[in-house]
Amino acid sequence: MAKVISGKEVSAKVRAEVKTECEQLKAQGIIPGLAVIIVGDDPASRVYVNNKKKACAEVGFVSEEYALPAETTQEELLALVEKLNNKPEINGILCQLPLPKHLDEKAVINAISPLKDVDAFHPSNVGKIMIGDYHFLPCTPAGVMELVHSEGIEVSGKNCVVIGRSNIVGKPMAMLLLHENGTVTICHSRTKNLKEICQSADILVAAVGKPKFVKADMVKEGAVVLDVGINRDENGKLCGDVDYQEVEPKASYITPVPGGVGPMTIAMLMKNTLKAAKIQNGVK
Ligand code: L34
Repeated sequence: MAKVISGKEVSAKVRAEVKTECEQLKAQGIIPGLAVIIVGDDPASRVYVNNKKKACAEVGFVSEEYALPAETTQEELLALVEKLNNKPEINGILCQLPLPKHLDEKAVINAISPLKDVDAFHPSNVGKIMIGDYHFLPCTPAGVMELVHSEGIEVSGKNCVVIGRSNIVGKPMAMLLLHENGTVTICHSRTKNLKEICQSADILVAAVGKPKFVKADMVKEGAVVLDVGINRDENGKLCGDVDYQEVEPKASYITPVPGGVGPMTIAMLMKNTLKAAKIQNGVK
């Protein structure tokens, strides 16, 4: 029987802390502002962006949504980013991914001012994370670490296996575990002996993007299992990258989907936006 780590509860705590700090900033005349850009009408992105706006309202931030049609050109999108880079009331800029195929995600990420890059996707922020000297951490991996910390789980010396090597989750996730002295292995589609490597994990992070990919026979007895995936199963129900039913009895800790890492992503975005507002206003 695993202990279920509730991202719902931990994220509410993080948001409450951000709200308190936001009130202190307001007393100094500073209101943190987040701009969220969404292009096209991907239904999952719409849900996530709505959740981000809700969280902004809850913690006391100003949020601006820029919902652009799917036909938006690269030039139009870059012009919007440039406008937001120069808008003092906006402290954080986030362009919800994925973008429609004809748009160049890399160019858009590069265009966002690193000081306002609350996703921490800009190469200069990625580089800072690599050397362990950063302002912002990418929201999803940071949210996973927050869940780990909330349970007092020790990373140092543990075998940590990350399945998935995306720039958004897998790679930075591995780096954060490494910063806490984990022994980290990154697995991906070309990995041989995936099952055996996963079986060696004391801490297993699934960021594959395949429903119920992690089965019980891939998990060591007593492992900590952190599920980053958000998929739909054969019945259209939300599910993670972990086969929860199968894996839960073997794990010592497990995160559910929904209500696990997803809400943490948003809570960490609030943290980053608060930090951005402080830095841009010279508040310690
Ligand atoms: N630029 N693009 C950018 N930044 C991000 O940090 C993201 N991500 C990922 C997709 N694209 C992005 C998100 O916001 C994934 N993601 C995200 C955000 C919120 C939730 C899930 C993923 C979330 O709220 N999950 C809820 C359930 C949502 C539902 O009902 O579908 C949960 O409980 O897991």
